[in-house]
Amino acid sequence: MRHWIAQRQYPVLPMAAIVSAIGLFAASPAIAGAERARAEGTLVRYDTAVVPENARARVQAVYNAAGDSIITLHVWGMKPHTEYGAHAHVNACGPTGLDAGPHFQNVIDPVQPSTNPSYANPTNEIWLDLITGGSGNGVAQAKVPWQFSPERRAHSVVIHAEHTHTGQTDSGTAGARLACLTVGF
Ligand SMILES: [Cu+2]
Repeated sequence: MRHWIAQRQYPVLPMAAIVSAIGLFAASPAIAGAERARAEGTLVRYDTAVVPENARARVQAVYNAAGDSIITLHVWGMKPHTEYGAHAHVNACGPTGLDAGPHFQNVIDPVQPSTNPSYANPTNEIWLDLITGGSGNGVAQAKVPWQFSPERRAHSVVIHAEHTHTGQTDSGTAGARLACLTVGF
C-alpha cells in the first residue's frame, strides 16, 4: 500500500490556493480526483541496430475522478519517419524484451498469449502506437475507461517494430520488442 502511494505525485499547493480551488474542485470532479504518474529516461534497447543510442521516452499517466486513465508517451531520438507499436506491459523492463511480460489487460484473457480481439484491443489494453517525425520524435496518447488497482498494475511501456495488429488471430501483436521504459504506473 505504501509503495503504491509513494508512486503517485500530488501537487503541493499553498493553503490559499487550496481554499480558492475548492469551488473549482466542486465544479470539476475530474480535477479534484486527478492523480498522476510520470517516468522519463533513456530507453532500455533490445535492438541496438534499430534503436539509436540515447533514445529517450517519457510516459505520463493521469487518473481522473471519472475513472479513466489517460496515458501519454513521448519518444525522442528514435529513427525518423518510422512507425512503431507501443503498449503498457505488466512487468518492469529487464535485460531481454521478454522480461516485460504480456500486455497489461484490464480484463485478463483466459487464453494466453492473448491475441483475441475481444481482450487484445485498445480499450482493454493501453496501446500507444506512434509515427516519428523528421527528428525521430513522436507522441501518442491513449484513454481507457478503467484504472489500475494497487494490487495489479502495469510496470513498463514496450516499443515494438510494427504498428499493433488488429486481426482476428493476431490482435495486439506488433512485431519485435525494440525498447522499453520502466514506469511506476
Ligand atoms: Cu507490447
